[in-house]
Amino acid sequence: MRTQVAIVGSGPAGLLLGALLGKAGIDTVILERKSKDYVLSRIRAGVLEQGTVDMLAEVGVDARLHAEGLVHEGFAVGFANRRLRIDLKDLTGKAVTVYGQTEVTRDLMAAREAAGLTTVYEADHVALHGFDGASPRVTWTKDGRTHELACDFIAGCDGFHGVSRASVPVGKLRTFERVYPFGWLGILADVPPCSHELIYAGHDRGFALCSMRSKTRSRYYIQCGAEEDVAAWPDGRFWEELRARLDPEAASHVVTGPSIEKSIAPLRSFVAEPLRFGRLFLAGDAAHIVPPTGAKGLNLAASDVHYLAEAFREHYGAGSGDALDAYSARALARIWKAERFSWWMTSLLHRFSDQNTFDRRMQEAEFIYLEDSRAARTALAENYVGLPF
Ligand code: RFL
Ligand code: PHB
Repeated sequence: MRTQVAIVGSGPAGLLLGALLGKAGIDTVILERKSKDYVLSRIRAGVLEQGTVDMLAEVGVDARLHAEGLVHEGFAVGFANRRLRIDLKDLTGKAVTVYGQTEVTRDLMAAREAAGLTTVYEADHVALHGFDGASPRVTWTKDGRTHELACDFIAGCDGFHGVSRASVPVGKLRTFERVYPFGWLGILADVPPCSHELIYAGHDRGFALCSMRSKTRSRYYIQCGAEEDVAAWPDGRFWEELRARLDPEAASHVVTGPSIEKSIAPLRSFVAEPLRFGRLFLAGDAAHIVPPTGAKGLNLAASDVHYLAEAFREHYGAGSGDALDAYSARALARIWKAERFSWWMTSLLHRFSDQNTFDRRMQEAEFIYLEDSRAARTALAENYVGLPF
């Protein structure tokens, strides 16, 4: 088998890259370790920047998003029992769209299938070969047989635990990391959201986030210990703790019901540099991780892919390798800004086990500054809606 760009991973990064390249007439094959149903069962991101929405429109995958997505012109930040609305529209002229990652993935998979493009699911033992030379190859096993794909380039879009970054020779990669001493316990429930906009709450008991997937489906998160077990969190305990961390008005509007999904996610900041090794390019979570507090992970995968698709178009169209050479530096410039914002939002709103009373007052002072200063709110808003790319 042969293709122009072999894509490892069918998450949002791999699928969006495949769609953009397909539109430009560049052939791709996607290799995915899991089954299609497994990929579609992962509940992750919920907030799309306008730039991500525009990219989905560019590849013609925005009909359901525009019909079902919720456009949010603001969100709230809570601290102790106070709540401050960040008016995104007024501060930046922009908004965000609440539309689940699962739905983005489903729409991109359907478009790929309709275009007759190849995705190999349940590809085991994916291995990358020869990307430091002129003829890279990817091999995998499926149904007891070994398969091989020859290609011009490999795009490593296989997430944080994927094989692509791990294939780079030791010593060629620099990594930067912070692991936070807590996780997020998230639940999905078919109950109306407690507020029509998201609420990020920094309470003495720990962080809480009120989000949603639709007007009838809520997504809530609470900060929990990094080592905690979901089994220790029956629904009743979750709802009680959530209410305790919200201001009284928000708490009074929480409608409870049985959870349909419940999981704990660790929080981490991570960046690998550079993002290119010969003919291998890393994009999305394979290259970087942000804690979910700023809603940046999926959006950052989209901006990486925007730069990478542009570079492949220039290579195949104009025969110039300049944009491929510039990819790593261009993508990293935006990645570090999103890392800073996600780290800042996380630091502002969570309880840290080693925090003293001074540290807590610093968080409060930061919140009061946001209340008092339009400039501070604008800085928050312009990062939340997404920096330009
Ligand atoms: P993905 O989605 O992890 O996809 C990678 C794919 O590669 C496959 N794979 C392999 N395939 C072949 N061979 C191998 N050896 C492979 N190893 C892995 C995997 O099965 C998978 O299908 O990475 P991608 O495409 O870079 O997309 C990144 C996003 O998924 C991620 O950044 C976001 O989900 C982060 N995130 C959020 N981002 C936002 O922009 N807004 C949000 O509101 C938001 N909320 C969140 C989040 C992530 C969360 N968790 C669980 C980490 C909330 C949570 C709780
Ligand atoms: C979500 O709805 O899953 C969500 C929303 C905002 C975040 C993180 C997750 O910052």
